[in-house]
Amino acid sequence: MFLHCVACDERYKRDPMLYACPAAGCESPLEVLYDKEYAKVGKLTGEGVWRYQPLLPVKKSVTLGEGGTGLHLCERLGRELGIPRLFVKNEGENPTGSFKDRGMTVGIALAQAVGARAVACASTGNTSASMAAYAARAGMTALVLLPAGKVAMGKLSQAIAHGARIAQVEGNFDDAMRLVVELSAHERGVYLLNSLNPYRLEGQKTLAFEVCEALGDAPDALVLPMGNAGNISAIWKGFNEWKRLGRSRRLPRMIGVQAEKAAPIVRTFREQADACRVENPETLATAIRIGAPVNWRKAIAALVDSKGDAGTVTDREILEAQRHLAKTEGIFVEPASATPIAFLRKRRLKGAHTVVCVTTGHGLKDPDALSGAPVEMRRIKPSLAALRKLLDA
Ligand code: AN7
Repeated sequence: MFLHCVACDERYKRDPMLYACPAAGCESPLEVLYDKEYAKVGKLTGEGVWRYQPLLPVKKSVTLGEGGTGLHLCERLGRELGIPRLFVKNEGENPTGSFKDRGMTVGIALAQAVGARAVACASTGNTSASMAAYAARAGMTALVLLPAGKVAMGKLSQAIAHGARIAQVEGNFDDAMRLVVELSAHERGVYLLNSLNPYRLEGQKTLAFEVCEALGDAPDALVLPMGNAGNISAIWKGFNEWKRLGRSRRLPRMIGVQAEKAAPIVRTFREQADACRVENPETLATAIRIGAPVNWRKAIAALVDSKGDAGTVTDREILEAQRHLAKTEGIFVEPASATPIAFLRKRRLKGAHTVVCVTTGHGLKDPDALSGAPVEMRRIKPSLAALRKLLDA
């Protein structure tokens, strides 16, 4: 096992404390690669993330039962969108309600292995909720840096409940990220669990394995939201490893979606630009309110190499898609997670028969997002007549 820099192609020995490339002026995120022993993966047993133990960089230590989420065939929505087999891989079914748990169970094992006294992350909410839960279970201190006033209530409640030390940073996510990277560079006992951490991302690649096992092969396309772009990078890596192992025949097109006013990766992809940054990103999908995504090079590679695509959706389209998915298929997701559905509602995918949308977080994470929704919630006298009126309305 070794570390590889996706920007300058340099290789480094396995080192759990090395997150970014140490080459002068590079500082790009690294990825975990495996030597030949990786090819001898035997029979896989159990369920969830740790079913794939032979393909992960550590042994299981702290688990809450992450992974193994439902892959739901959505026939009604699929018919509407002209997709014969549309699936929703619902990551809201993870223990803390988001896909972050897949990575955190692996990341916390590394933190324990290096004897860290605390774990830390900057977060738009879900990473902090997940890290706080796994740190609690591991008996470690959790330090979370949140953009002040911009984290959904459900996520904040989780960090509070699990006893994290919470810093509300005056600034946006990108400012918080810069600060936590600085902290982890100066405090060796503090282990960084953002998606800059290549080991954490190894856990997130297991989503690709689960999808391939469930469908018998990779889908034609996989659509998901992009924020810091750790997830698209990890899942694309997973599809490639699965194919290299001879367990699938093909690779999917990777399709990344961002909110219109927080879309640095879409812009870089379209304009083939050499930088990736948006000042003052804005969206009500606060999970992906990110202007300087650390994993942008990996994301662009996934989009280009998979012959995929990237696009934006407006906040209004996000909210409509969120409610539509909940009403037509019974799957309630947070705004960021509705971006793939919003994208498919306005852009047809040519020749895509089997499509998987990854819904990254549960709808209860951000109950305020529904505050503007038109609702049938009448106050009535406790009488049958009044009730019948509502039923027949
Ligand atoms: C629901 O928690 O960045 O592209 O700090 O919470 O891997 O960053 C969350 C991101 C999509 C984007 N959907 O994933 C954080 C954080 C939801 C999310 C994303 C996030 P990446």
